[in-house]
Amino acid sequence: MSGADAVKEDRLWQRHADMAKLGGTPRGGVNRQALSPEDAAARNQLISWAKARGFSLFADTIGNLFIRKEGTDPTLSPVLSGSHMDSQPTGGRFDGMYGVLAAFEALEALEDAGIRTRRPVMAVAWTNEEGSRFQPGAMGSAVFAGTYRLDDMLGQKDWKGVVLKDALAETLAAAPAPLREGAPGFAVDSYIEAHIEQGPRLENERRTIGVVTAIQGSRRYIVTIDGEEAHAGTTPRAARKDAYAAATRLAAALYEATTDADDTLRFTIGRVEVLPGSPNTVPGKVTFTIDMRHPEDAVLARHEAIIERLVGEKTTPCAASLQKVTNVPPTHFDPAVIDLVRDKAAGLGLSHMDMPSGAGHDAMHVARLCPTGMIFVPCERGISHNEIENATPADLAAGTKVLVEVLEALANR
Ligand code: HGY
Ligand code: MN
Ligand code: MN
Repeated sequence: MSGADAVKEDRLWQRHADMAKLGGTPRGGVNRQALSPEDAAARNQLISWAKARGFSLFADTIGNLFIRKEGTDPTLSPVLSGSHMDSQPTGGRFDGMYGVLAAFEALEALEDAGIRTRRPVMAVAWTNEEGSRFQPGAMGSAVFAGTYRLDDMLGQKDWKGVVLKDALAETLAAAPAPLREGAPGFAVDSYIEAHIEQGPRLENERRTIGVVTAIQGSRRYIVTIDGEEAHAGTTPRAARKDAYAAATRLAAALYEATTDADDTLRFTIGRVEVLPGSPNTVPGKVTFTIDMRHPEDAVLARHEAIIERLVGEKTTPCAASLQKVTNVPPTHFDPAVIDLVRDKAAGLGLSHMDMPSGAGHDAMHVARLCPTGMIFVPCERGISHNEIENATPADLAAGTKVLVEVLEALANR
C-alpha cells in the first residue's frame, strides 16, 4: 500500500470538525487566537492524537509544537511539514489547521502503510502565524528560522497589554509537552506546507492542486497620530488637533496612492483605535495598522517612501509617526521541490497548476533555512479570514495524498 492510498479522507475531515469546536464561533468559524486558552486546547488535542499513535513530540521555547515519526537513520536531518493552529478573530476552520492536520495525517498514513523512510518525518504547528493578537505574524517559524530573536518576541504585547512571555508560559503550562530548551531551531532537510489557497484561482480554473512557486512580499506598519483632547462643544475647528480628522485625511491619501492600474498592490488598514473614544471629546490619539503586499520588493519600497511622506504631510497640526513592524521580502520556493509537488500531483492524476501565493505563510521563513515548497487546495469562492471559509473533504484528502508522496520522496533522498 502506498502512503497516498493510506490517507483516510474521513479521519482527516473528522479531525477538522473536532478542532473547529475549539474556539468555534456561532457562525461556524473559529476564534482561536495565538496563545489563548483555545490555542492551548487545540495543542492538547493534537498532543493526545500524537501520543495515541506513539509518535514522539516536543515544544520549543517559542511554543512551536513538533511531532516526530522516526526514520531508519535517526542521524539524518528530518523532513518537516506543518502550518499553524492559531486563527484570525473571525477566522475559518481550514486556514492553517489544514496544513497541521494534513501533516499529521501524512505521518499516520506512512505508519498505516508500514512505510519507514530513511529520514525522520516531522509535523509542526508553528506559534502565532496570524499575528492578529501579537505582532509580528509568522512569529514561531521566523524565530525558528532566525529571522527574529526569541527575546525580542517575548516582550511583545497584545492590544490589551498582555505580554507574550506570560501568554506563552500559560499556554505551555495548559498544554504540556517535553520542552526543547535553548534557542529555537534545528537542522531540517526540507519543508513542505499544505494550505488552502485563500483565493479563487483553483476553483475558477477547476484545478485540485496548486503547485506554489512563490509568496509575495509583505510589509506591516503601525501609524500613530498624536493630537490634543478637547471639548467637542467649545473647541473651534481652528483650535483643534483632531487626531481622527488627521487619520481620515491620511487614510484617504494612502488609499489613493496605493491604487495601482493593474490591481496588484494590496493595501489594507485593518485595525483602527481612536482614543479616548468618547463621543464628546475631540480624539487626542489614533493608531492604525497598515498591511501592504506585492510580488516585487521594489514596488513595496517605492510605496513605503510615499507612505512616509504622506504621514508627515497629511496629519498637521497633529504629530504622526510610522513604525515598521514586518518586512518580509518575496519568497521563491526551491525549483526541485516545486517540480516534485507537480510530478506527484500528476502521478496521482490530479489536476494542478503552478501559482504564486497572495497570502503569507510560515513557509516564507522556513524557505530561508532549507529547500521549501507548498501545496494548495481550493477553498469555496476563495473566501478566507472569514467564518464562512469552506473546503471539501475530497480536496483536503487530495492535497494530503500529494503531501505524503512528496514527504516520502524527500525523506528517502
Ligand atoms: O496574512 C496572511 O497572509 C496570513 O493568512 N496570515
Ligand atoms: Mn494561514
Ligand atoms: Mn491566515
